[in-house]
Amino acid sequence: MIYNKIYNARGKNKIFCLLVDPENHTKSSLLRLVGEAEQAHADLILVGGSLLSQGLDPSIQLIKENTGIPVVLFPGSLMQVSPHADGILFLSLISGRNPDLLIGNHVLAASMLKNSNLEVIPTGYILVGEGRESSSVEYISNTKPIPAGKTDLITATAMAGELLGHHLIYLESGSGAAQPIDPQTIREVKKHVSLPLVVGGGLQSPEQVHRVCQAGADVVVVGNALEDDPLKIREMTAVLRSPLQ
Ligand code: 1GP
Repeated sequence: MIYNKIYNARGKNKIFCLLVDPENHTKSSLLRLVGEAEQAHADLILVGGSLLSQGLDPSIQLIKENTGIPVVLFPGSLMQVSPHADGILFLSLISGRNPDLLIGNHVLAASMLKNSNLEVIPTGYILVGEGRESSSVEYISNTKPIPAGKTDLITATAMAGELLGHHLIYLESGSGAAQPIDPQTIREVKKHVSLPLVVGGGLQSPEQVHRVCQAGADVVVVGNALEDDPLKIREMTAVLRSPLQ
């Protein structure tokens, strides 16, 4: 079970997730990235994107044929469900007030998910913004992120997510964000929430990955930086496995 692995790793090992947006890949670039993920012993491959509408099934099949790393859907919309994956982050955008992303889409997807073999992982998804340029997820979801400086609101939202029964809390600064989530915010959320904490968005360097892990992230998600430079995954996973952790 994917969630058990994440849950049991808390306090011991960090979980590294490669995020793949099939829209940004050719077959050969995807194969190269998956090969690097395999070499670097990445723990999970998340698949999803803001605009993805086709090519999901073949991309997941290609990934599955070339690695044993579990594939988890990170759906940007209801269209992004595939029976070929191993699991799905069942995201509730709890930083926002868009009812479709809090319950509406979940009702529409429930029957399909119950009839699938996907491991469903309920996830409280918290979008944190810098108050400058909108991220894709902010625009597409039609929600406002919680301002990065409002640590108390971010923490209260994470606590509410835990009390509502989510299994993961995901602090997201948006794909390609100029700044990842502030380590101080991660520390504060970690103090008040016992669920595994996922952190993603704007992680470009192994040093940044190291900082968010030291602050308390249990799971890190990296997409953009590895599309540009797949080799970087080795350095990023190496800092997670170093004794400094
Ligand atoms: C976005 O958290 C993920 O949803 C990853 O973001 O592409 O910036 O690594 P990046």
